[in-house]
Amino acid sequence: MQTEILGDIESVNKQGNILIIKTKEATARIWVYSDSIIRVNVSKAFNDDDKSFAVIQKPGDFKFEESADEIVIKTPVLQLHINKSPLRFNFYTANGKALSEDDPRFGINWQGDRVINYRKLYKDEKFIGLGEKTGNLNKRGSSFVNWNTDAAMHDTKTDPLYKTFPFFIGLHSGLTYGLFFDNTHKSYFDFGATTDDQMSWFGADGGDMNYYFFGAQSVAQIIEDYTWLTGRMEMPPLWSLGYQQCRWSYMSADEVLSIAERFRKEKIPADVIYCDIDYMDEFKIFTWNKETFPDPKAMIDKLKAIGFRLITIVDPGIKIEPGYKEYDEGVENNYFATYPNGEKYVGEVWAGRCHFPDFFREDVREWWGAAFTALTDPGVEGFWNDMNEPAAWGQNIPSLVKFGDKYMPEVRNAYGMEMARATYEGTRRVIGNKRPFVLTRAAYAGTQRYSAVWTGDNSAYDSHMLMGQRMVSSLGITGMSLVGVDNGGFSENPTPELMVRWNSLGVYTPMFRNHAMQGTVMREPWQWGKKNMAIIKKDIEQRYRLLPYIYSGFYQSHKTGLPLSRTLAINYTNDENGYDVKYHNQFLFGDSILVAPVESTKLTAEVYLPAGEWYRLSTREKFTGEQSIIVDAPLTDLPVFIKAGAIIPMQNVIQSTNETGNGVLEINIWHGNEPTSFVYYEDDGLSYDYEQGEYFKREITFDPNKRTIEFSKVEGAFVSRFNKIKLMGYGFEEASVSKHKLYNNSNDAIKIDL
Ligand code: MIG
Repeated sequence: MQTEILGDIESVNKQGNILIIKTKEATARIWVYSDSIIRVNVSKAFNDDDKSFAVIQKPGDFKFEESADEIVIKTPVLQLHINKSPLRFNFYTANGKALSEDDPRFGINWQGDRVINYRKLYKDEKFIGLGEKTGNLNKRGSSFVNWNTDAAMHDTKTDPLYKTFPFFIGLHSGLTYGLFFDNTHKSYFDFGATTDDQMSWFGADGGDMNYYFFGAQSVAQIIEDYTWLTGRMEMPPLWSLGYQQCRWSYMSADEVLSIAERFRKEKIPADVIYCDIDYMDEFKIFTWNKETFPDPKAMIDKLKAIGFRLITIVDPGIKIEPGYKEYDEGVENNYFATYPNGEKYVGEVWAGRCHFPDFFREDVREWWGAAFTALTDPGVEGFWNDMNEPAAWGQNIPSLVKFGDKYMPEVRNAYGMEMARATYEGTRRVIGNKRPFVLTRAAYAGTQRYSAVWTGDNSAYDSHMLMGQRMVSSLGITGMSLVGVDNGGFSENPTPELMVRWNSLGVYTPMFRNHAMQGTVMREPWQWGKKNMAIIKKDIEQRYRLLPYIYSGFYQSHKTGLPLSRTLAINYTNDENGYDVKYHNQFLFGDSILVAPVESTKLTAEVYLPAGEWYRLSTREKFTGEQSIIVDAPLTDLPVFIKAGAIIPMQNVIQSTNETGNGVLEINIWHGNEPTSFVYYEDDGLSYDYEQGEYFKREITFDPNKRTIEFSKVEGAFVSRFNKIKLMGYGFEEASVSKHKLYNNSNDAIKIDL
């Protein structure tokens, strides 16, 4: 095997806004995307197309300095020192502190097509990121592979899983940096797992050493920069933030309706019900089973009448069956993946022998998107993309399978993203001015632009519940805010205690969905006995009470990329406790709610409270931060804490987001000693009119010294669905604030003296 290590430079020149450096082995190209983002590409065969699935920004221009030994690029925040002999890339802060440096011996190297970058490992260096991965929050000492896989029956160590997010954040010496390795081949990350702590390394089986280096000195700012580069989510449909009930499968329209009706009868709020694969005729995508779902429109109309939306599943595999519309059209237009000789690839999945659409082609994406009318005409509004790793029985789609001119090994990791893109763009075209909801299992960096994700087939164990939370928070680091897990566990049967506990955590999970595998016990809230149902119901009600806060949280994700579920590494980066395995499942839900997941078998918990002061939500007891405390954690009361100074907008309990509620926006203020503020955001929750100024946004400020609460003048043309504001105070010495006085929610600035 030919092994090469990047050697001495032979030439340097700048062409337009690209610095081009040649060595005997390869050509390096450098671009500056912003003051805090520099891209390095080292290639043996650079493709001038330079396409990326992830990146949506263009680079700017820059200057460089050259001396005998090195080339230096400086921005106001970042310095790249390029060592000439041999060619090495070393990044420093503006004032010269080392952020990340090549291993001086091995730097970038090749073995055959495999390209690897060995980098220095700092003594105290920690790593977070890579999205959906098993293991600890801090990935130091672990190694991972990205190769999108149908990881059914995975355990708490399995790798790879379904998604590829080759982006991590390194933390050392009180400094932060990010690195996004934009390469869709099978890729590898080793954070000092197998190198005796001498180096970390990453690389891929093919393609270029192509990375974006982020130099901002804050985790939140690096996430903002990463999502600037790769895009941010749009505002999600409000209904997708309500409670979602799923199962593989509700077998008939009658069953779907009776489940939905039961929610209303029990007065348990819910917005969404799903149809898993059995709604189809022989698992043929874009069809309905004529016997069990004879009149989908009638069913969906009935669902709508009681405030439910329907989400249906679609898989990529198109059944080989002449006469089936999608098969005939796909064959006629050559829309399917092939072998090099042009024969169509055949793989087996639910529908039997199938062909697989080439979602990398625009015409195929358009065709796929248009086919959704079979679902949208009767009224489906959410589209669940499964099996898009892509999966086929046997798990080993041959390397010779081609999508256009690209073979499976090069683009497999982006297939799911392109399917989600086709689904999103297509359904957006066919459902009018409404926000489609897309949920995908496989993904690549940038998928947040099109879709929500869930973490696939977990199991009904406490360990999976805790791991799921780490995955949710870790996906947040990599730009995915609207993330869910199968609450209750997909495979196996949870104990009633686990179901209750997992549901209580679901309240604070960005996407709140109960889902279970075929053959498991039924999972709906009423399956667990009266007492447990009452707890589940109360928790779901809490989710609905929090919707104004949650929606404003998603506005942050939309604007800055900051996720709703935030590992403590985001706000408390330099607090070592946040990375301790004792506390690494804890997270902030939005700006000011701290949640400590607890196993269902434990009725007390050790919780670490970071800097600041905190109130337990249920008891209003106040604690000082930077200490760990032992708290009660009965199944009725997951440990949830509110940061002192928090401003939390809430509403009354509604049965679904179709109800307007009582029109009162509750502003809950938890006393703190510093002035605090909260950006409140609202829009119709359904359409894209917010892009045209139809939104309602204002800043709410609490000043404990001036003893005022101020609402800024409203920005935007939308009329709030809350015409009254009710102030609720907690932790105030005087009772005055908790008098629950009502104020008019006018668009003018409002100042309230306490
Ligand atoms: O081979 O559609 O992860 O959520 O219920 C299994 C049936 C296919 C896997 C998904 C799961 C879904 C199931 N699917």
